Amino acid sequence: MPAPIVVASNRGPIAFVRGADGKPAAKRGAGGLVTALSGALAAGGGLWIASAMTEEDREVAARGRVGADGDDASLYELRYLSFEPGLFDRYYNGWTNRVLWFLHHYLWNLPQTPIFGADTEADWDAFVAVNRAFADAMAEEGGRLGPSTAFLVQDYHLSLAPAMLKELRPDARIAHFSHIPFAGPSYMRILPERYRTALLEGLLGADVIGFHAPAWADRFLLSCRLLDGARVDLRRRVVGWRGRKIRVRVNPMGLDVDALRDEASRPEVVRAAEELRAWKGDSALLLRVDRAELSKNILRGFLAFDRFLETHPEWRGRVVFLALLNPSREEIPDYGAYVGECVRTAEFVNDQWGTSTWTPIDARVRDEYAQTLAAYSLYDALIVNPMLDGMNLVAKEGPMLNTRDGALILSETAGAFQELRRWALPVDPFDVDQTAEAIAAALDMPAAERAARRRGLQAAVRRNPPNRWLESQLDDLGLGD
Ligand code: ADQ
Repeated sequence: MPAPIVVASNRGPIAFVRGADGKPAAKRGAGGLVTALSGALAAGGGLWIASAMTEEDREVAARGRVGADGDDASLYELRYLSFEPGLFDRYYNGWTNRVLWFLHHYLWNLPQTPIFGADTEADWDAFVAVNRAFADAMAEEGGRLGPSTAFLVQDYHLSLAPAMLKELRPDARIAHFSHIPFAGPSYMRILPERYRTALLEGLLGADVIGFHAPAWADRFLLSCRLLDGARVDLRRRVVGWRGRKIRVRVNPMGLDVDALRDEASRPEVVRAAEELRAWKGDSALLLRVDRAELSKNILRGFLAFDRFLETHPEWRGRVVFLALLNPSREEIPDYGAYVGECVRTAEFVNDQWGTSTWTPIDARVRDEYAQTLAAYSLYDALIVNPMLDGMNLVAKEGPMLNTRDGALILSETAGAFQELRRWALPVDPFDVDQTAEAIAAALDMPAAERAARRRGLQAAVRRNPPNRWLESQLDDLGLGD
């Protein structure tokens, strides 16, 4: 019998919205974590604990455990935890998205931010309270499911929950997985010591700590050296802590290719592809797909395209750059300001090079998943140039749906780089001239090379299905089949 699994993550696999009949109706959640874990959990069976993010989620939460499709007859159950909105805002927008996200992606502008004081302290208290509620719920569910339960705690939102759960259930087998990068010790030192220590100790409550890429695992290990009493073995990736040995693992997230292809065959995606084909005409298509997010390096992507048009006049009028930017974290002012700057930069490039019949960049800041899937099938080159990214699923999804042997331009600092590097055109995300040359190389690439690289990319993605990601974690916990 496989061990029962309890997954805990801030965002659940399904968000509930108001249906036509006035009742909460299930809607697929956005984001890479949901895309990959849904397939894995449906295959393994178990229970998923998440925060109620909407009013409808809270209604569902009040009913206790529900089926993953919103009724009671699905493959696994969901349990949503409801928090008072003010507390949730401090935990989510305050501590996790303003402090931890900025920390692990190196996003602070140090002369001005961060500023730690009463406000961040209140955010921290909320972060502690939410993590405790997750740990309590996990302990309770574990008691119901039995001693062989595997606890898979997801991401930086729940950095404290592993140690809290370990305290409640010392025998619990706990894996924590970070879907984002991890800051190295000099950046970690920006955090006041009490927070830094609590975060590292919180994670070290797990038995296995996973990351998408070797660099993030190594930075975590180096940061553990800031903890008094921690014994860090960098080579074997083990931390000795309070009599326990915690293993640090690199376990890149796979894609559920069949689910993605099913999604991409829906009629609205087919319609969107027809529209995009008509819109682009004979032009080559350079594509980017991102959450409208500071770490994605959208601005330098546009500046690189500007440089490319300057240095490669033969491409003027023959290529369009489509940027599909899914709005994100609009409550945080830095995001609005950044997206505004990106859009202004695109307009500047268009003023500089555009003509009455050709607009070089089309930056669409809206939530258009069908259009995104359609655009994947049509690009000649996909640019994925984040400053830092835990994995970046777009870099894997594009090659699986593309039908034109499109080339992939990929940052050396994306988590996906390790798996895809051989078949991608690598870029230093900060080097705009080099990125401009990569755009030229992608668009000018001979057909045979494009086809060979496309085959290589698809094979690399297929080599790592999502089940493997789950199985490796269970194996690491000593719970594999
Ligand atoms: P993200 O920063 O969101 O994820 P990414 O990994 O590229 O980055 O995933 C984005 C996902 O959203 C893709 O699956 C994409 O297809 C999907 N998407 C795009 N537009 C959408 C829309 N309008 N509606 C719904 N979905 C849309 C974080 C980390 C990454 C890590 C993932 C998974 O920052 O580094 O790869 O989690 O671990």
